[in-house]
Amino acid sequence: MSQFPDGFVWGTATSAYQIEGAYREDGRGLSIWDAFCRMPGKVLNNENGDIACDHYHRYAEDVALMQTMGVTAYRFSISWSRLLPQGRGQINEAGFAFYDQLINSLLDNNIQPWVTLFHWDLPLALHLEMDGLLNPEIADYFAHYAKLCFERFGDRVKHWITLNEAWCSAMLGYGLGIKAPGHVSTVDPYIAGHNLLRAHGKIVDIYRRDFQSKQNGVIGISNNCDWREPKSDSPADQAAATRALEFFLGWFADPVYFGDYPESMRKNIGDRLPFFSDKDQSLIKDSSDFFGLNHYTTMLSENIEDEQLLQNNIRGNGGIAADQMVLLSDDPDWAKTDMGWNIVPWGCRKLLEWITERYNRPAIYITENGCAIFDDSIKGTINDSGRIDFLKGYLQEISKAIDSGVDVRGYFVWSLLDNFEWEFGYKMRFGLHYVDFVTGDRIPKQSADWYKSVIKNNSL
Ligand code: PNW
Repeated sequence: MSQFPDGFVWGTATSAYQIEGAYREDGRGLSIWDAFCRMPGKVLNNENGDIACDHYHRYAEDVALMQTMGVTAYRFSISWSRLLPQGRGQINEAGFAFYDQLINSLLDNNIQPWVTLFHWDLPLALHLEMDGLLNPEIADYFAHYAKLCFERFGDRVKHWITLNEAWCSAMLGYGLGIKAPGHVSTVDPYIAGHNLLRAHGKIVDIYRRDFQSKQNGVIGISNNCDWREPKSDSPADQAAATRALEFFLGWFADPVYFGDYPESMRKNIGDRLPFFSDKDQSLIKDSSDFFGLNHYTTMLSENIEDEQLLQNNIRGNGGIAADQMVLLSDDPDWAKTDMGWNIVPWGCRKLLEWITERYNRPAIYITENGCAIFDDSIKGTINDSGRIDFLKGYLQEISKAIDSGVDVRGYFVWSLLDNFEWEFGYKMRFGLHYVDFVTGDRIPKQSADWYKSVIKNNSL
């Protein structure tokens, strides 16, 4: 049996573009995802988030689903262009009203809101008018938007996450081009990532100076990282695995904990990797009250010096292999989710131990973990035993990590609902609840019931 510490936070997570819908209602402005989905061939079946789970209209029902499960926290994101349709300037009161209602309804049900300010959906106007994340000024617009959120919601929101998975915005959005805005480059991901970190630093500075002591909340960043297991015990492969982790997690966590990028990145990326000004550095260093981690899978890492081989190894979650000089592969014995992601629960424990050691034992919240697993039936009980096994396996390893001294304080299942899974459209279903995308009906899967008992017992 795995017992979790008292006060452990149990939650579920979603993001605005993936569930809200109502994409042009009540004054919402467009985001880069609205535009990306309209480029033929970018998203499976050319689907989009126009309606998604229609959470904008059905939020009360969704809060009730969470109340039934007994979650104590709900992580969602705010759509920047719902509050500021052009990303800056004119504000949209209807957008504030929506989040006010959502937050109040959560609190009425004893669910703590954990609010992500940016989950990839940059206002389209900022992209078109000023080059989006590539323009250093974007950090000031981020800060302005964040300040509005603190002013309007901070009396009730006590947990803030500045950025969700900056790695994905930077690498998948500006490097590999598989997410919005669909830009392909070996230079720009490092600029976009740099500006995201600068934005994060500014946002946290504003919160700490003007709001934190009055509002008594915490603020941090959530980064995603898979585990990288050395393919062999050769020193070269071990170094390759460490390097791969540095290019993935270290890229965004090292500046926050140490004030600069990992040395391996400086060495391999050279002058494509920007430098922090002293001012930015002082804002970014020590800018997270907790370590937010999104974790999904594990791969084997092998040291490779042949650039040619690496060019062909561009995998969705590997980044630019030729910068890392790492070849990723799977152990054929590993089972896979529908996403093709390896199911390796012990990889999660090893990653937690690695973070604990490298970043000096931070308080960790797993702000996303979950899987897309094919669900057999639509009507009645949805038998998703594969998802239960996945979550059980990962939670067991998290519990082991806690026993060995890792300070994990909470866990959020991705996701509350089946939703718009970005470039995979509606095909990949990550939810604890099945969503019928024709009628909008939600049906709890067995995993929702299972999660309820885990929360109730605070143990597996
Ligand atoms: C995360 N990778 O995306 C996001 O935060 C969610 O919005 C998303 O629905 C969920 O995980 C499932 O995909 C990721 O390539 C996308 O390593 C790509 C990667 C990791 C996470």
